Amino acid sequence: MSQPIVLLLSGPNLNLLGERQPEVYGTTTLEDHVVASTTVASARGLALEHVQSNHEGELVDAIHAARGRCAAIVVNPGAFTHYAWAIHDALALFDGPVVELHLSNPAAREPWRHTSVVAPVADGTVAGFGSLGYRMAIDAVASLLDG
Ligand code: CA2
Repeated sequence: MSQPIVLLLSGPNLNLLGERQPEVYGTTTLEDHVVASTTVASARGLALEHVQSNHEGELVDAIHAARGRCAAIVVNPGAFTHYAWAIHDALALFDGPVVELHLSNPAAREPWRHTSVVAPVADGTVAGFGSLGYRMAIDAVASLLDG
């Protein structure tokens, strides 16, 4: 039988992780985060798919395509976190657990980062734990799926 799929979504600029601002976002590349996430997912009996886009509409399309196909979503929406209501609406139409993920802790940064339009449609948020956050978020959705 095929494994339930967790969709890991990465928003704008995260494709450049590891290249700039290591003091905020660490030195790990997005590809490395995906490998770590896949390992945790696999240990929990889940398959992982990853989509990164710098375009809001492409992330919305990926969320739509996950409906009825993926069991859960882990999403780091990047700066879209703070204003992308289309992503909020798309996630609200998704039927499984949703975990919002951030490498940094937006609540401890500039005031404009304190609002998340994704948080109201997420089951929970993992923020501020750097690369460890990816493992925590995958573990969280696995536990939510286990009930
Ligand atoms: O902490 C996070 O994970 C964020 O989602 C990252 C976003 C930021 O706008 C959110 O407030 C919090 C920014 C991602 C920027 O990605 C970079 C990639 C390479 C070098 C520098 C930044």
